[in-house]
Amino acid sequence: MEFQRMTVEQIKDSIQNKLRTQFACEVSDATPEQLYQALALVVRDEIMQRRSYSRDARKEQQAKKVYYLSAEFLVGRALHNNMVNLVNEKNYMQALDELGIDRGVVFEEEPEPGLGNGGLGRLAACFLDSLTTLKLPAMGCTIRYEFGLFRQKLVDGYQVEVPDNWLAAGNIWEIPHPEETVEIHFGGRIEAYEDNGRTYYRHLDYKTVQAVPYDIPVVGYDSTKVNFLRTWSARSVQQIDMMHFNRGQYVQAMEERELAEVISKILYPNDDSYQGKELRLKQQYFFSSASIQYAVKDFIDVYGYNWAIFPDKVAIHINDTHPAVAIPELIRILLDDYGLDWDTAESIARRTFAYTNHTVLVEALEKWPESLFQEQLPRIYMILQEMNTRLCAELWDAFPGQWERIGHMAILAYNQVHMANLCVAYTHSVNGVSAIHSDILKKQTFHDFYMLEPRKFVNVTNGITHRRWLMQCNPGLSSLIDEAIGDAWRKDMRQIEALKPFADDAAFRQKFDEIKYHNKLRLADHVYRHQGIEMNPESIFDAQAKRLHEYKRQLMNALGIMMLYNEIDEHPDKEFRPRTFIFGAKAAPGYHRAKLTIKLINAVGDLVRKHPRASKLINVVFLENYCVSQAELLMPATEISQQISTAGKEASGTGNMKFMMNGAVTLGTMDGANCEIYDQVGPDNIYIFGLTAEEVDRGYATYRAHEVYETNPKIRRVMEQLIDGTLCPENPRMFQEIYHSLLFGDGGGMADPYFVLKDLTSYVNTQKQMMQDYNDRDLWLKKAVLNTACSSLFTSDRTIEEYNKLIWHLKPLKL
Ligand code: 26Q
Repeated sequence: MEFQRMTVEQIKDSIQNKLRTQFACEVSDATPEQLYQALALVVRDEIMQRRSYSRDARKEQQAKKVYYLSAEFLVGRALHNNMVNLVNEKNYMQALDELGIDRGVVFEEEPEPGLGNGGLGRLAACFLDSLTTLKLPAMGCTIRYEFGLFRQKLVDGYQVEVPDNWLAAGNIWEIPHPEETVEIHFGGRIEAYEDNGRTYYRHLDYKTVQAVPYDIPVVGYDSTKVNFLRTWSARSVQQIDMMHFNRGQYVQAMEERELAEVISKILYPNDDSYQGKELRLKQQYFFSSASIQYAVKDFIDVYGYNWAIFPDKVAIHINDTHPAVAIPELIRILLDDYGLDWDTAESIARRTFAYTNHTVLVEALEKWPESLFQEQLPRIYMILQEMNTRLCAELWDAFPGQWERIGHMAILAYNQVHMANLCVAYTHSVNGVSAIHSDILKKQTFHDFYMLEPRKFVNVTNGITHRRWLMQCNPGLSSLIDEAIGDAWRKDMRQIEALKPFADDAAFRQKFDEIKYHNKLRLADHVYRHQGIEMNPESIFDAQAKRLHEYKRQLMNALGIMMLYNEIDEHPDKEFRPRTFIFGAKAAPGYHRAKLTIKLINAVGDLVRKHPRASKLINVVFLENYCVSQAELLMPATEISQQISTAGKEASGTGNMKFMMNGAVTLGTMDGANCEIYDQVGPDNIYIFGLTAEEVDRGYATYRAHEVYETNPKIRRVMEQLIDGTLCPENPRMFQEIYHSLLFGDGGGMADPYFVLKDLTSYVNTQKQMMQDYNDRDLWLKKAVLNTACSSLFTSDRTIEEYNKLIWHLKPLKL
């Protein structure tokens, strides 16, 4: 069915109408906030109109549906993105222009939902975009955190966390469905009873929390398909009639209410590190149980109690182990609520669930104390015991007598619940997120499982939606691509390959360069307005933007800048090209080393600013509060993309893809998806340095950081500068612990466990090569163009097609 796009006139009328009916005002006297609300309402109407075309299609076509369970969905702002996906951006922009509304101002009014930490949450958001564009029936399921990831302020170079009250002014995009509220039960005890010769269990004396769903529509590009992101909000069952009680009970009742509602209060700010907090476990069960209850009900609505076909009609995806309790939860519902026997319930679960792993860092693998499960989720704990007993029996057959190995693979061992083992053992598919990462999963992390079921393990390299990360954030480059090769790439990213020959076209390169320059100005303007910092658009924009982590090695970047500074200082007559080093990074509030690294980066920036010559050649800019909206400005403006993790540690990375798609050249290690970027662009269009993952593995036994320090005077010098007052005259000991960790190690661990000093020389030398190559404008621009032209593999449309082919087996809806 063809659908109508709103015309410019219709859009203008609708905006004016909304202003009159919602806010009793006209364009001329509306506040930016009112303009935003009115415009968002108009776009929302157009979406819901679209939605009405495809509403019942899934039921009618009895199509299989995937539930993508993720503790995080970092969706970013919706307004502009929805205009793009409605393929009506031009009309909207024209309508705004004709009404004299400044679109930049209106877009900035939208609060960004910070419902994620970083890569994992953003990946989930890109997947919803692609699922919907490909017309696949899907629902994202998560928590409606009242406070998203903290907002970062920089005070005297230190990170300060501020609460992110993103819902304060309401959320236009969400549609509450109180009629679909479900109950979640915590604590209490389990009682067995017999019926017809079978033992059943009932849950008694539990505490109830209600889960209320709020749905956010996701628009597919140029399609009538609309999927939803379902966010669950915790509500107490305590009702207001507690008011009638005497004062003491009233206060107590309100306190209990708070206790229940705290479940969806805040997103935990840890990223790639695990902390066994009771509330975090309750969050996980809360949204997993609510989502599974909904999926089961949704199945029954369409197919009745035909359990045999459940796995043919329902796919449930577990994004990392955070929603792993969904597996025993489905088994629980099938056993206790619908009376299925164990073997049937277990077999349904195994064929329904699939799991993606996002990390190989040991400290990030989730393990919970058994006692916490026993106390908070007693029935789930019983089911885990049964699952574990059966798993261990199978493992005993495969590895007779090998207790240690079996303990390593068990769900329950050493008084802990091993969430990753639960996922690997009880799903039909386990995937890594880049080729090297999936390889490490097979060879190391899950090697023993891999020996038993090699076909279960697959790779699906991550991707990003080119709609947000190229079309929306880089309109200049997008138009240039249209001019060169037509606009078919917008629907089918494979077509962007046709851009490759244009790398040899001088006129094209020139325009490409002008657009980059314009995007640099746009970023510089934003940074100046928000942070009062000036950025020279003639300098090279070099960026490292990602969560702050030792394995990502922002520290190495900072030490590299200090070495450059020293060189400038020592060679007053040598020529250098001005360079702006841009950092964007939040540190987990409890991660002291990461926070100190932020201070170090800012201290290096201050040092450079005080030097008469270096201050003209180096600028260190720390972007405050790096988030999706800032990334949308940063990616198009960047020329050098730093992806410098210790090889073997970064599962994939997705920022690397966003930068390259926008024509930045990567400076990176052979890690995560950098390897695939290398394959796509070829050795001439990427700068690789440092140890390989195998060399890192061998290095654990042989590497002596102190030897590097002793034999390399330049490195020795920056190391001394960390502790001699160069960086922070008022407190020379400020960075002593970093110095100590690099040379001697922390608490008995090896020195420099992330091989910063080991890789520093090849890192700095590779940068020198880049600076030389940058001077040859034609050579450099050719590389930049080829990076965009070779980025087709990294659209999440390709990623989702692979998930579907290998794992979900959904059919696109016929609309
Ligand atoms: C776990 C327990 C308690 C509290 C928080 C957490 C938690 C939260 C978020 C643990 C991990 C995360 C996020 C991890 C993450 O973003 N990983 C990244 O996933 C990307 C998408 O696959 C990859 O590209 C990155 O390489 C990987 O680091």
